[in-house]
Amino acid sequence: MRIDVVSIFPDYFQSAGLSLLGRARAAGLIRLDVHDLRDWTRDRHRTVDDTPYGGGAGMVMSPRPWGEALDAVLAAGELGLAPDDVAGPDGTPGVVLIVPTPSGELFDQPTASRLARATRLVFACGRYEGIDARVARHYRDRAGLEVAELSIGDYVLAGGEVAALVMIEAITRLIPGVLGNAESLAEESHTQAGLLEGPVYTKPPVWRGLEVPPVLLSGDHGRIAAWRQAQAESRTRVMRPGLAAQREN
Ligand code: JFB
Repeated sequence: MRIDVVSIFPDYFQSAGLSLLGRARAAGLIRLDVHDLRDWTRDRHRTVDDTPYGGGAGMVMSPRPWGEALDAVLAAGELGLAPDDVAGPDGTPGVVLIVPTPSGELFDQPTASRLARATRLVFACGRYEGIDARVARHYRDRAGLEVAELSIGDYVLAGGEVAALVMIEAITRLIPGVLGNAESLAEESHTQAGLLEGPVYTKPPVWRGLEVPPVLLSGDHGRIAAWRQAQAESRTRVMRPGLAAQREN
């Protein structure tokens, strides 16, 4: 998978050289290129924002540098804009322009799982009060791309960079080969749909007077599986009553 990020703070993505994502990049499973939006400005001050039409507080990101940046980044595919820019017949996404925004659709595990099958993702990370709305509109309606305006949750960040990092991590760990054997995808939070994981333990068997639940030391795999299922269900009821109710319907 190829991932491009456009941002006025490319340094946020230094962390993508670490750990899981760093290894996946080194192994050639993922290509991640980060671009500075200001490279597509023309004025001496490298301006990317302007005052909002209609008034109000704060500044809005100008469409012009965004259009030039995204045109250039999208054209830089080995194949330009075709033919992998369109969705496959099975609903497999081709190129997806992702715009993190607090007013987007919720980015959840099913979203991550669908986007993990895309050939290419381009993230447009805004700042200030966000990006002029015509940018998303242009790439959706006139350039014919799939444009996903997504929010990582109901809280307010200062820009799209951290949200993009969250999405990139959630998406790329689902790409076959990205997780090592030690970090398997099976049986974990939200993959067993709508069930949280129960508690986990490792050695020593007693730590500061606290014991590991004896069933986990019993070697009885049937009892262990049943205990874990019960723990997951009670934890889901306590921590996420809404999730638990959804599961029962
Ligand atoms: C994403 C952003 C801003 C408008 C803009 C660009 N869950 C989330 N919370 N906040 C963001 C997000 C996601 N995804 C987010 C992109 C931008 C916030 N801002 C700041 C704050 C309030 N209203 C600019």
